[in-house]
Amino acid sequence: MSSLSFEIVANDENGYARAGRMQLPHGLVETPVFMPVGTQATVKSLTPADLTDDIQASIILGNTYHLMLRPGADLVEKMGGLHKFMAWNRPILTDSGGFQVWSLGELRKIEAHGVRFRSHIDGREVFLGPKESMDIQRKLGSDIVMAFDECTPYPATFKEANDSMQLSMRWASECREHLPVNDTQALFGIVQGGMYPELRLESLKAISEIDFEGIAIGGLSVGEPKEEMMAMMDALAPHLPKEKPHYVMGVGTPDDLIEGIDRGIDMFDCVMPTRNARNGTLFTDDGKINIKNLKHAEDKRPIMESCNCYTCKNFSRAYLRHLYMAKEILSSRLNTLHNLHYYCDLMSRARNALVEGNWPEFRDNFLQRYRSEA
Ligand code: PRF
Ligand code: ZN
Repeated sequence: MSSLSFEIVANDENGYARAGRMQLPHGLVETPVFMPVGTQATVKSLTPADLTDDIQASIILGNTYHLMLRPGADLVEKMGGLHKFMAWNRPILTDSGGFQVWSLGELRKIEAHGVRFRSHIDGREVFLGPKESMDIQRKLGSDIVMAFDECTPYPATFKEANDSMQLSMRWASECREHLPVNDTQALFGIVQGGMYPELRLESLKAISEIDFEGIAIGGLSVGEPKEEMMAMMDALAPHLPKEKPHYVMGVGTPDDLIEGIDRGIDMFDCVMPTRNARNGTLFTDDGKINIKNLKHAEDKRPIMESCNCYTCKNFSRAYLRHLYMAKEILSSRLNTLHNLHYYCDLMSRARNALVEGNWPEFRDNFLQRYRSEA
């Protein structure tokens, strides 16, 4: 048995969009899929039952960086692994720490075999490289392990982007050496290359030549204009190996997800639905709404009429606004339930459109409505 098997069940005949089935040790993931972010072994404010029963999430994301610092990978392993520790029995993908360490800015120093940095929790010095990241993710026991990479900052000169990409490619092959193909964990390589199409293609070639179970695109959604992000996905789309799952990391808004699917992407993750929920921003087919706004004060309608989430089935915009204004903890929870339900349901609507053969209509209608002022 291999740790991951991926089967394509439908294709957009005139493009790159597809629907698939990805079998992992902890269960089946139907793609396209959105993975809720559970950085610290919890999707903030929700229980696993919320995620399975209401949101119907099939896979979530966890973070090497946060968990290695607290509570520590050895502790999670002692408790039976991340699934058991957090009582989540469906698939988990863990990010490698490359991106989180990069986000530390001044606190880090890049060396040949990894990154030396100071913990944001207690200031102690820690070293994380390809080998360390693989060891930690093995202890966590995730279904999908991400290669340890460097997320190239934006903007970057050609030389900076090239040096950074070459470093990530060396680290990618070291990751595969430290985590050989096995039947319990799949390993995804990450394409870098900044905003230079030729570097992106060189990186994709290097990643494709290593025996990874999936291909990720990193270094996007790092402050570049949307057109540049789309241009990078356009450059890569024709060359992504069709038989493997494609994951774009840390993206994005609902319209970014639809645009990503159109460019052959199968998997997404982003803190946007969860973080925005806690700030009172809610997603609908007609765009975002800000629940703080006075115009919702006496509004009896749910966030979105056609949404089947627990929040929309039971509560008015007026009540959700009240909870937000009163800083009640239920506000975070109800808003998060809706936003994640919205993101996951959008992926299942996209999948149905692909299976039924009407992807172009679905995509165009969605984008037109989402982007026009309600
Ligand atoms: N690398 C890794 N994780 C990531 C990114 C990356 O480039 C991004 C960029 N959007 C988000 N998460 N390892
Ligand atoms: Zn809802």
